[in-house]
Amino acid sequence: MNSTFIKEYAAQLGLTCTGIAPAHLPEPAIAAPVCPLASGYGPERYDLTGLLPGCQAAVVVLFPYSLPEVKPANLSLYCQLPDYHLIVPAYLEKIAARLAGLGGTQRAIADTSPLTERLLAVQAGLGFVGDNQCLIHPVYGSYCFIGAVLTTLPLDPDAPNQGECLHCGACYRHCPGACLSKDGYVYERCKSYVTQKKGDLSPEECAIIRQTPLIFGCDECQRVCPHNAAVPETPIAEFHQSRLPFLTEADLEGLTNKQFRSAYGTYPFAWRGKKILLRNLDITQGK
Ligand code: B12
Ligand code: SF4
Ligand code: SF4
Repeated sequence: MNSTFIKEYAAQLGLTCTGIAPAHLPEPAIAAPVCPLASGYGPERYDLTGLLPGCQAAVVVLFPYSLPEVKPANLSLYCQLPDYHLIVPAYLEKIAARLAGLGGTQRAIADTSPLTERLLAVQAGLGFVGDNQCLIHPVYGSYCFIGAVLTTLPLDPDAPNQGECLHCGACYRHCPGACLSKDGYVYERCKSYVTQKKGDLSPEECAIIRQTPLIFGCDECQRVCPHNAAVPETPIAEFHQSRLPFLTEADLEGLTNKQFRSAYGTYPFAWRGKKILLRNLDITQGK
């Protein structure tokens, strides 16, 4: 089935980076280790029919979120913006409803599925995976979230993207955890992972956090990537609202969990709670 109608519909919603992936993704010969924050570890990462029986394709959509840097900031860019786990599904549901008009069954996914969403986007022709591990779109760079609507409609898949990053090594050199190399990526030393890890951290993990001011997430390997040098601002209106670049102890201390949820529950850092943010603030301040 020709997919032009759904790409045109997505474009009417302001989503211009849309492609179609097949229901079965190619499995790499050697699977890379998967971080414990993922929800899929084996073949379920590559098989869309596991999530939607009879699935024949996925409409994959990129949600660019680049905005000019502001200073001071101690949150990674995605954490400064309204939570994409709330914004992305609202758009995907509209796309699912449009597909439902033609029959079939649909299921929207964004981040929390066991599927390898970066590979899904590569297979939908939307970009390539850089040495920094991120999906890079030729126009919007890597500051893009990935969402998809799985469907039982037989949409024709797009050709996989054949692009490659420049392999310039800037991401390796600037990585605070020294976790990127030609041989791949070590999640245990990734600052983004360490800032989200619960419990007491080792001296080595604290040292990784101290390398940059951010207290949740990490953007270094994207900030220095030449593919992000001249990317346009996000066209998505919701990401221009309620920007929160910085958190202080005074913003967090003394809040009950309920007060924390009500103040910050619509930001992506909130899911881990305030204790972790206070712990990371202490670490960045050398306490
Ligand atoms: C667990 C997780 C993390 C972990 C581990 C990250 C990692 N690199 O593994 C942590 C918490 C550290 C993390 C950090 C970040 N994350 Co995260 N994360 C995820 C999650 C939930 C699972 C990723 C996963 O399974 N990783 C394990 C590796 C092994 O798999 P993979 O990332 O899918 O990569 C595979 C493909 O790239 C594939 N591949 C690539 N090209 C090709 C080509 C062929 C032919 C083949 C066969 C395979 C192949 O090979 C890899 C190994 O299988 C996904 C959502 C999802 N369900 O996919 C979001 C996701 C990857 N994260 C996202 C984001 C935004 C981030 C951060 C930028 C947030 C931040 N600012 O801190 C950082 C980036 C860190 C980095 N350099 O990767 C976005 C990525 C957007 C993008 N443009 O790439 C995703 C897709 C969420 C979303 N829906 O938007 N994340
Ligand atoms: S910084 Fe260089 S090596 Fe790293 S992803 Fe970007 S282009 Fe590739
Ligand atoms: S997110 Fe930060 S720590 Fe993780 S790979 Fe990129 S630069 Fe390294």
